Amino acid sequence: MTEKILVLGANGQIGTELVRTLCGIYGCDNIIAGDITEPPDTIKHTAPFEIINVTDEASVRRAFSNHKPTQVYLLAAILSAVGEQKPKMAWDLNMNGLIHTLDLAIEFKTAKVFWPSSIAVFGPHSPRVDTPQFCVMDPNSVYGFSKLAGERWCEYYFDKYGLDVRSLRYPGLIGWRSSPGGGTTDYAVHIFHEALKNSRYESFLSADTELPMMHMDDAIRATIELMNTPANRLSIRSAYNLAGLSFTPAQLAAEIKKHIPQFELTYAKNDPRQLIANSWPRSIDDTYARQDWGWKPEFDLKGLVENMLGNLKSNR
Ligand code: AKB
Repeated sequence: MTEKILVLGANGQIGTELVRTLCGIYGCDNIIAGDITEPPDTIKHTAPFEIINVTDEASVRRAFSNHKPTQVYLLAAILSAVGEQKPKMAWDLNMNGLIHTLDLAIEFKTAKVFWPSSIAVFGPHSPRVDTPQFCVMDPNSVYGFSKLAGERWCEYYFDKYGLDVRSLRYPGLIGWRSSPGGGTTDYAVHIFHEALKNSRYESFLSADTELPMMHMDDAIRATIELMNTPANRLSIRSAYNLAGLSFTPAQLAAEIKKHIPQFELTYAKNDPRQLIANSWPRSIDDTYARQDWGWKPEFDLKGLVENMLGNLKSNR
C-alpha cells in the first residue's frame, strides 16, 4: 500500500527533521507538511506544505478529506516554558488539536497516528532516578498535565475505538538542524550555538540540574521504529518511556570545553524554568521500549557533543 503521511506541526523542532526523514523513506510526494503559519526562511520543507490549524476542526478536516492520510504525526504543541506564560492557549492547542486528530483519524480510517508525549508527564512525587513507566504522576506544568491527559485519551481511543495511536515520552531533544521552541530543556541546544559564536553562554538552569536528554537523530529513529513495529508487539498505548542520556549543564559544559577550551558557562538565578526542571526526572527507565520494539539509543555525551559541534561548524 502507498502511504500518504500528514505531519501536523511540521515547522517545529521535531517536525522539520521528521518531514526530511519521512521524505527519504516514502518519497516527498507522499508527505504533506502542515503548520499554522508558513515556514520561516530557515526551514525549507522538501515536501508540499499547507497551512493547517489543529485547533480548528474544519481546517484539520479539510486536510484529512483532501489527502486521506494513512498515517498522521501530530506534533503541534506549546511546550513547558511557553505553556506557563499562556496556560489556556497551551491547553487548547495541546488538547483540542489531539481530539480533532483522533476523531478525524477514526472517521477517515487513518491506519496509524503518532502523537508525542514528554518526560513532563512526571511530577514532584514521581521517583526522579530511573523513573519507571508506571508510577505516581503529578505534573505541575500545564504542558505536563496536558501531555498526561493526552496520553489517557490516546489509550482510551485505542481501547474503545481500536485506533492505532502510538506515542513516546520524549526527553529534551538536541539537534543541529532545527531550533527548540519554548521548552525547559532548550538550553542544551542554545549552548552549542553560543559556544561556537561567543565562547560563552548563560544557562537558565543551575549547574547540577540533571535531566534526561536525547540526540535528535536517536529521537527520529525511535519514532520511525515505533511506527514500524507490528501493532501486536506494543504493550503500551499511553506513551513509552524513552531514554537517551542524562547530564547537567556543568557536565555538558565540561564536554564542550574539550573542543572549545575558552568556553565559559555562567548560570542565571531565579529563572522560572528551574522550577519546572526540579519537578522532572533525572533519568528514565525505558525497559518497555527496549523489550517491545528493541529500542537502543546510539548517542552518549561525547558523541552528542562531537556531532553537534561538528555539524554546526560545517553548516555555518
Ligand atoms: C520541554 O522542555 O518542554 C520539552 C520536553 C522535555 O518535552 N523539550
